[in-house]
Amino acid sequence: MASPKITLYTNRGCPWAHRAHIALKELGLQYEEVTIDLSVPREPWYLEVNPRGLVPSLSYDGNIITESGIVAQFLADAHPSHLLPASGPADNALYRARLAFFVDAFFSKVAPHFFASIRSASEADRDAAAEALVAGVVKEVEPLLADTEGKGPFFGGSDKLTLAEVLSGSFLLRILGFSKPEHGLVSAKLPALLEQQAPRFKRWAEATIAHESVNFIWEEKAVADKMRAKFAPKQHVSVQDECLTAFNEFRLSKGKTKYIIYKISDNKKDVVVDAVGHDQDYEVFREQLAASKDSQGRPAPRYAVYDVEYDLGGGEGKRSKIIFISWVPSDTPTLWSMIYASTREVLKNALNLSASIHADDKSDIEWKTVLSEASGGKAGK
Ligand SMILES: N[C@@H](CCC(=O)N[C@@H](CS)C(=O)NCC(=O)O)C(=O)O
Repeated sequence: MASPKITLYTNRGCPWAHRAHIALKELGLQYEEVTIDLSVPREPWYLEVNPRGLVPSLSYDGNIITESGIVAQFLADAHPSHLLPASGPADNALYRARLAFFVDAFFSKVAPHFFASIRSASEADRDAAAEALVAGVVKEVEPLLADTEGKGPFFGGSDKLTLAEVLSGSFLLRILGFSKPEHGLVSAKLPALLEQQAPRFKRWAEATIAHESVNFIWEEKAVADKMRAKFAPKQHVSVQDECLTAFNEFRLSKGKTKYIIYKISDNKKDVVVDAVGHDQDYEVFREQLAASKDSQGRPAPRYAVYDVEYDLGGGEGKRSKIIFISWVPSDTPTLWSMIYASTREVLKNALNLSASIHADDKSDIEWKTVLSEASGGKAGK
């Protein structure tokens, strides 16, 4: 049989389209890949290919097949392999029914908690979603993996991928991958919960995501960043009254108080006062700001206000101006950078400050830079 001419209309960030990539790769089929930009309306030519406008769509010798589950099943049927046995005799049909039920259990009882997790507004909600996900696994999926004990890790104890992994692999990559704390999409407690309560599932999921046919198009960080931008509710960080009270006292202190350092609370809900400083030496402030740490002792972002005193020279006398500094060290996790970036104007406006500096390195807040910004370029050059 001549090789079929296959075109896959896809977007590699889409978990449904990803299923088709896994099937094609595992079956060793050559195909042309056409990327569909999902950030703009579909062009008329693509709506002729797939009137629903979704990816994936498959053209197989000119026949169009849509819906990822149908695409994957079709490829497995058209190219008999370890992915799926033929539909008869009855034993094969039984195996196929069990595999279909396994996939159904995963998508109806487990995956919904993953979707709830990526829409969660707080860590507590994400933890609750992870617990519900694990409960779903324990009740519905773990028992269906009993026959992997002492055998291959894939469905039915297979040591090769099956259609079950083709259909679930892209979601497993997300469920496990996004539980890394830097993504802020799935509770970091998930791996340990699975280890304790659903070891078969964990083994199955880890073997699946480690398989090259499953992970060869996976770009975890890029997909996580997109998911967060799309699904995560906008964080509403509020400025606590104590921030404004401390700021007013600072203003009235006539230079006795030199600075305030503010931080966003660990639960990401409030801006609070982290420190108030009186030392007249600017370097003391700079060191303290740059040494800011999160609750686990890692370098962490902050905001600060500093009372900059300067002399214009030429008999013009002393002036002072309060400058706003946002400090976001360059290795800050993406989620925290985003929260600090989106809260910055809120705090700056609440304090009614115009002069500001954004710094990700100590060299951005040397005294001469601060002086120049505060004096509108008149001092510090
Ligand atoms: N049920 C479909 C779902 C496919 C789907 O939702 N694809 C998304 C990308 S992940 C899409 O094409 N969205 C385009 C849009 O909604 O405009 C399948 O399994 O193929």
